[in-house]
Amino acid sequence: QRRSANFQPSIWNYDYIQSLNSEYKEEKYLEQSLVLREEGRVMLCKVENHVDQLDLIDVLQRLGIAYHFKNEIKNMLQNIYNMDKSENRKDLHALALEFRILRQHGYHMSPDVFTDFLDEMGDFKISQSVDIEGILSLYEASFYSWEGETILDKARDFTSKILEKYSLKNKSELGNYLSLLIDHSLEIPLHWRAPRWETHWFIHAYQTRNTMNPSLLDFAILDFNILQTIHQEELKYVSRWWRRVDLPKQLNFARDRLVESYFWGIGMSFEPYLEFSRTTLAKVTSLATIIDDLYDVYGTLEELELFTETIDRWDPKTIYNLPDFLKICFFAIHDFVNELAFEFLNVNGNNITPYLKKVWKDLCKSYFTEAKWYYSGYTPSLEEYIENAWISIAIPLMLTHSFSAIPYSFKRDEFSYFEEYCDIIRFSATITRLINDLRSQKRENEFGDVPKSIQCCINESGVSEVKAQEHIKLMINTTWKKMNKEAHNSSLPPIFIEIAVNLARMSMCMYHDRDAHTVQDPQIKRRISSLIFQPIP
Ligand code: F3P
Ligand code: MN
Ligand code: MN
Ligand code: MN
Repeated sequence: QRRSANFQPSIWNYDYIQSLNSEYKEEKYLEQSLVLREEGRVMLCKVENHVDQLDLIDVLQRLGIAYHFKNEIKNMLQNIYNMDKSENRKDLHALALEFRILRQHGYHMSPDVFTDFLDEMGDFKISQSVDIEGILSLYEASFYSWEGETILDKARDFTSKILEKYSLKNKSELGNYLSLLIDHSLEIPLHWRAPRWETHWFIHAYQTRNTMNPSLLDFAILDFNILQTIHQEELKYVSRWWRRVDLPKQLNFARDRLVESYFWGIGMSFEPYLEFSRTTLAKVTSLATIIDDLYDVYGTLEELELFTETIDRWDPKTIYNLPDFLKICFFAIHDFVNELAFEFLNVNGNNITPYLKKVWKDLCKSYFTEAKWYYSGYTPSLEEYIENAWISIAIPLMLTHSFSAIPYSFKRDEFSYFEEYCDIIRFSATITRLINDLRSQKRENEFGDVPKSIQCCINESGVSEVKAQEHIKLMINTTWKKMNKEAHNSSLPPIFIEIAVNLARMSMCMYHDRDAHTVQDPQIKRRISSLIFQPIP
């Protein structure tokens, strides 16, 4: 008996997507944005005070326009890092801001800078009423922590309690800039927020700031709208590709989530030069979403075994024993991989087909392991589960494909990036797996699926569901700390790291309170529209 999960069909209409058109394509807007950008650059060079510089960098990052000023920002941070930092030691906001921005940009920063704020017992002693801005800054900074940095753990504990109290007390003061930032940050901290998503929100919040800079705001809005036209063209292209592949029609048991998959793409990277990486991510994610449902919902154990073996052989000549719908799946994957490998070969002169094949094989094997667990009624220990599940969440697959679509010329010894999964991939995947389990397990329980982390945890330790959820949240936190450190120490090119971390951020947002990849409720529909379809007025 086949299972069914009754997934809603896609809510996005093909003709609607193809009809997208924005006036921001016009040349005059580009010219206008170049003028505003130059104004921004001049202004940036005039700011002298270090705290003001850091504040401005923070604003530029949140407005999504920092990428226009990469060199200016790099020089500024180098200067700030080189100078004697003693003058800031008493100003919590300045210190925490400096810590956060410098650590974010890879500088070596010790959390010991905060010891001046500790009492003899090693606890924070800050007069709470006076410096709520400093408290917020320390809270945001604490999310950059590494394992073992207990000062930052304490900082997060201490500040979150104060911020929660403040937020409750100031509910009436809605619209006040600082209150907006605090509520937003308590929901999801800045470090865990996906870039475009955050930018769209911040452009609105920034308008309530007393000291906001209108020309920067105009630039941010214009730049957002111009980039959006590029994103729309990419979505139109992948949606034509998806229509040609035509899997959803053939496999109507599965989720058809092309637009949501592309949405992951703009969460991962938004700059124009990463276009190919984004469209590749959208393609691979739509494919994986369907194959996941094949394994989790529709396929019989026998079919899944045949399919897993076919992917392992990777030989179109040997697919005669598959049912037609599985032949179609095989060819969709096979052709997609060949096309991507061909592009890569043209640019880099290397054949990466073996690496791409390997990630598909790994994924299908991990899916099949879960299917066997399901059919035999086996519940693994949490550790055994995770060892398989960080592959079956598809992030290693997604990242490997988007890495190979970055316009980056690989040196000879850099192909090792593809040979085995780097730690940064593993951490990004583990975070996504855990948060996905927290939000998708209700559906998965209802329609029949392998036990996910919560059940494994309950089964292993006999704890309540609430306790198991807390444990999983704690693991998410710990994995973020590992990833923070790895982002600092890794020898991967920075753009690879950024993409991997951004996917983890995207999962913190997509799965914040529900499974927004699957459910298609009005809230996520509005979110997708506001980021991809509607220009900011
Ligand atoms: C395959 C799916 C997901 C996980 C894929 C991950 C992304 C897009 C980062 C969304 F589409 O759903 P699901 O909850 O069923 O995955 P799972 O691995 O739990 O079966
Ligand atoms: Mn699934
Ligand atoms: Mn699955
Ligand atoms: Mn899931």
